[in-house]
Amino acid sequence: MSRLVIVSNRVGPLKDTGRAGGLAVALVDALTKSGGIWFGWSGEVSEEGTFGAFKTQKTKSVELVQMDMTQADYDDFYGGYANRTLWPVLHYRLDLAVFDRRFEQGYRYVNERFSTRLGPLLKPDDVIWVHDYHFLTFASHMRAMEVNNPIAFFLHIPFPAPEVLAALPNAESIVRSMLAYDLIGFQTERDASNFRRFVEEELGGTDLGDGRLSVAGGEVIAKAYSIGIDAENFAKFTSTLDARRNIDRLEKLMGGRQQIIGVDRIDYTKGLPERFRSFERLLEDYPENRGRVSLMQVAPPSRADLDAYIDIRRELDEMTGHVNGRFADLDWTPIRFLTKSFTRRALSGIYRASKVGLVTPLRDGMNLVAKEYIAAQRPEDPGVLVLSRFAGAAEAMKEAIIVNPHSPEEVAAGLQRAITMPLDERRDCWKIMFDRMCKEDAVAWSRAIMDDVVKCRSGNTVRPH
Ligand code: GDG
Repeated sequence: MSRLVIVSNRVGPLKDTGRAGGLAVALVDALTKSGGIWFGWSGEVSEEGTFGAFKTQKTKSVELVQMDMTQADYDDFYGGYANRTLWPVLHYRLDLAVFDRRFEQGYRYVNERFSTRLGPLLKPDDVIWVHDYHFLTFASHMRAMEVNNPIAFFLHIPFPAPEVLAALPNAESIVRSMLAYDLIGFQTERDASNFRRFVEEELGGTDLGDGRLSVAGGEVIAKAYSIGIDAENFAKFTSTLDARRNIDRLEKLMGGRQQIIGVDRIDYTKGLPERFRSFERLLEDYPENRGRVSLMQVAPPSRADLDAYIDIRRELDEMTGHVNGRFADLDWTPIRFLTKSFTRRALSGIYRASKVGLVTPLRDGMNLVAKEYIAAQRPEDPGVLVLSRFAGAAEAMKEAIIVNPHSPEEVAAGLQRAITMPLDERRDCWKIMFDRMCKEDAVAWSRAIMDDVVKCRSGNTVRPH
């Protein structure tokens, strides 16, 4: 069996500390089965940066290998091109994107430095799996070093329509670099077809069907492999002590009232101000909910040093004050806004105690919170998911109430439908989604990608030059 080498910006943790995301758990599972390396940034900035010694951590079969970046790498690659250029563009937010030549140079440089450091650690039959928008050009540097191993890539965030991506300076060159991968995985059919269309329209490629693209004399696979969660285990979290404590506390606090739950990193893609406005509209348009339904928003801060995030935080604080000032009563607070994080077990209890899961990003690759909310429900009395049509999750979770997050009226009507949905309808919708999630879980996702990348290299697929 080949070793697996995973490359991603942040790595680990190897042990489930309670805070590890579901994705980390799935990748550790894949690594443990085949043995291998998880390679990436240490999260630290130092003078030596990528020229410094590796920081390693080892279990019996898996090794974490991390290295630092310099301040310049951090500013241009991470804070710059990855988070101020690619993140907004790929989420269709050209209005927020910063285009700076230095950022792009820094990005290519860090991709090259990471591949140069990884090269000597590789064995001839390793399978390499690179993750996310930080490393679009990684494989092209590996190929330049004559690394011939199979290399798969998975993009966790959306891939926009070619009309949007074309605004990115040098988009053709970035996408051409991506063709050095053997397989490029996307969250949804729409993302995959946007990519194929870009390659056809801008790079003269041909769509061969079945996710295969022929371009520049070679072939590459560009397909959707929508990411799943470890649904059965997440469901089990709800009977842990941490979860039961939260369920009891919340149920006591609510005393028969209902709670809508939102859980998101603070990020402009998550549509949080729009969500608060929609909740306010629910209280305006359906006044019977005043005093009876509240919104709890859990929002652990992320990338707190970027101005755009500080502004959203301030806006949300103000909106919370405004809605609470307008509607609160002696024994009822309409919005509770918690900027702290919980362990995954504790979170599963919060989901379970909430009658509605409100997931309304303006754009999202997948959105795992939608899946976790469903996994955490009581089978005999499940809550209802209200889900944005712009989350990748909407492609497979058609039994949720699908809404347009830009329309407060539509989200409020969706919430009202969720709050009043009869038990048998709730049960039916929940069961279809839960069963599907158990089948299409995180392990099935990683297996499908690994099988396809190995298959395409043992078949007659040739890489483009
Ligand atoms: C990217 C894409 C795609 C949140 N609060 C706490 C906590 N969380 C966990 C959730 C969930 C995860 O964070 C967030 O997952 P998302 O899917 O919403 O989003 P991104 O971080 O934006 O990730 C996204 C994903 O990659 C996977 O491919 O779905 O579209 O943007 O798991 O539970 N976890 C803990 N405490 C918290 O307070 N422990």
